[in-house]
Amino acid sequence: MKGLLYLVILGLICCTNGKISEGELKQYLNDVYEKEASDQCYKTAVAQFDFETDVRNKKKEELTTNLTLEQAAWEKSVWTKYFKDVVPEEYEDPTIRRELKFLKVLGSAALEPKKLEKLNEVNNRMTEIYSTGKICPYKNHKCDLTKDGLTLEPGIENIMSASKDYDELVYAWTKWRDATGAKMKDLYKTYVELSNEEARANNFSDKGEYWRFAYEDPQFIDNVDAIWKEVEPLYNELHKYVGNKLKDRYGDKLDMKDGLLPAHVFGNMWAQSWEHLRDLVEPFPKAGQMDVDAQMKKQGYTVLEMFKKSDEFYQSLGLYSMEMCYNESAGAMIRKPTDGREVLCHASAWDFCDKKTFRLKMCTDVTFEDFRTIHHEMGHVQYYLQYKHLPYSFRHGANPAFHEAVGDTMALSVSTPAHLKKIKLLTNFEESYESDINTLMNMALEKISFLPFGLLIDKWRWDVFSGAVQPEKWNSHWWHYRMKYQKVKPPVERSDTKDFDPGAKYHIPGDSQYIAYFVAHILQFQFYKSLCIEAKQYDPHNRAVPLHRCDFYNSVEAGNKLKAGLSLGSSKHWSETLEIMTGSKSVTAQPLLEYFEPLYKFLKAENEKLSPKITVNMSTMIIEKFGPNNTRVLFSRKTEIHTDQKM
Ligand code: X8Z
Ligand code: ZN
Repeated sequence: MKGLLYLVILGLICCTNGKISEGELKQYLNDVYEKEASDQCYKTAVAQFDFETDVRNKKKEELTTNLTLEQAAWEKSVWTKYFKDVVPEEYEDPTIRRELKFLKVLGSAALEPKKLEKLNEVNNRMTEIYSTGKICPYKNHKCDLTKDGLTLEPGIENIMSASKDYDELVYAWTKWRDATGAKMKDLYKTYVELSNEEARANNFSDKGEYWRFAYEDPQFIDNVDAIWKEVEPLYNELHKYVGNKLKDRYGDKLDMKDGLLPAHVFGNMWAQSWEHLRDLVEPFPKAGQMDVDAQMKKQGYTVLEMFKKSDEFYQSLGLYSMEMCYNESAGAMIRKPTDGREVLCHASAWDFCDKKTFRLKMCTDVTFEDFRTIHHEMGHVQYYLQYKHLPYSFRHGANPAFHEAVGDTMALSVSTPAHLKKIKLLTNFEESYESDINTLMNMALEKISFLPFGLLIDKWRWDVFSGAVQPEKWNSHWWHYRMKYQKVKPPVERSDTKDFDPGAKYHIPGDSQYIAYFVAHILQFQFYKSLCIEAKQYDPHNRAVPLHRCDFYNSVEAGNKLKAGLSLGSSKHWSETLEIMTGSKSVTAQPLLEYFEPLYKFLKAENEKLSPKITVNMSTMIIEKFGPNNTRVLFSRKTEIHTDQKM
């Protein structure tokens, strides 16, 4: 009733002088918009969660679509009436100005309903292909997929991480791409067209520019490029060190003469994390084993215990309990269902916009890798809780990278040998130079290996959305970036007509921007260093105890520092929030480089011993061309390439 009264008053005001007064706008936002937006968001989120945990269920899909369209219609009507013509600069209160900056961007509701429905349908089809993709086992490659087909999680991922059979890995790598990406190429074309139309209806030049808007940085592309340049030397040393070990494992099967490594031998479907190569590349095998997986199995860890342990870590910093988000009776999905439902396993954290419903969705295995993913997901939920008091339009991360960095920061502390000892997941581990290098290598296999992948996915999509590359060249352009940044190549020939390899990675069909993870992999070391200093676990002026040994467990001071930033949501420009959290106004790779410094020195020295003459400049070395029949021709432009015996 009260809401209706405001609508009437505002309606009159709009029609008389064309501008809503500041007081009235505040009142509308507080008393009407807040509740309506939250209610709309809640209904859609519940339906979307139900659908993603039962992706073959047509009724659930239909309900999700209907509610999405209903929400869009509501958004459009409110936007047209209140936000479309407002000029944020005309208002005095900086908070209102900032709220309006966000509210002026209508989003997907800017598409006409038929087109929005179509975009929704295309997204659902791509999600269905990805989440139900199956392949036959290597030894039974003509199997009946419905009976014996392997799904990505856990089946295919286990092959990729555990198999040392080069040909089996080629098989799993190729079949996964046949089962997913190749089937969505045409859908992706429609997706790009409609997504761009949506972006243009919101006054952006294309969807890439629309996504980058969230970073509030006109120099964003240049800045991420500059960060990459800072960390690339470390990546190159790691790549070279790991490449030589892989050569030991695969011998003649592995061709690395061109400086590129085949993409399927890194223990991961996308070569984005190399942690499963740990045993192969461990620098000092005698200096203490970090076999946390084995400890978890030995102690009979359960999935639920993993979530509780993570929750306990956050609470030790004086942060909120997150019990509700992994409570299965409250709707959370923390393991893969066994009742016949097919689900989208890719881990995610959900905010249902009602300030009290938060859920995780994850097909958890009892492994250290999943233990860290739990910390990552809990980081999202902690953020949701910390900013839940804010107005609806500020209930976001300072920028998307902040959201991705929170849980990873916790995992950096949890992954230290010191912490793993405290929680009894590590025994017989003595700290020494050698064990430090082993630990840093484990971290680099997860964090440094990821950097070029984190960067290239959206580099590719920005080019696709802007039209810099046409659909006929999408796949070869993908491989151009894979070669340029990750320095990996496909193990078998790829074609621009048949293949669509980007679609074999969740975030492409999932319409989920990715550069956030690249920035987060830099930012999390800034957060970590700051929290370590706050917890008095690291002294940057007297680096007697190195940064990577810091565990800020139990530090309420560290928790308070984190809270001070997270509780601002997106109400301030991220540089202000970052300054509060770290003392720096800009994203910098310095803490990451400080953390990995001992490993960098070690890698350089080892690599020099291996091949003192290598002077390849990888980033300018490879030019890739697709010939008239889509045959891949690789040739090197630099002549100054010296190889050691192994290449
Ligand atoms: O997608 C994720 C999270 C959910 S936000 C599990 N990550 C990226 C990926 O899996 O590719 C975390 C690291 C990168
Ligand atoms: Zn995440």
